[in-house]
Amino acid sequence: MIVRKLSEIIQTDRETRAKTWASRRLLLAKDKMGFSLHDTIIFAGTTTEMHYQNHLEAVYCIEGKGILKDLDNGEEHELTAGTMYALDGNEKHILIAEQQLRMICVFNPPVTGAETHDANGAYPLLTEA
Ligand code: 9YT
Repeated sequence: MIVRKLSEIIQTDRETRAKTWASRRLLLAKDKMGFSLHDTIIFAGTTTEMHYQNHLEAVYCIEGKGILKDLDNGEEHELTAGTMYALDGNEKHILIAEQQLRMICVFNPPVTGAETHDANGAYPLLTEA
């Protein structure tokens, strides 16, 4: 069994920071669960464009307020605590954080922790040895 606290992983290799977000990875590929589990903060007042072409991602908003734009069909959705979205079609999308957002994210396949967003807002497909 794996038991891990957010307070133990902040400022370790399980935390990845970008200009508009910080992602704390409670589970990574090396944990061999078949998915990764992230507690992610999207900074207030930021806009992030993403396109996860190699991963499926589900995101559950637990704090904050923002807008999710689906760039594949032009639809916009309000994000508040209790909203979930799942990118089951690898949709290109934009997150606008009107307030700081806290999101619980699951990636399949799991991220290894070494990925960074490329110019398209995608993560490369990396695997653990
Ligand atoms: C919600 C979202 O996609 N944020 C970008 C960071 C990513 N989810 C991650 O690695 O946690």
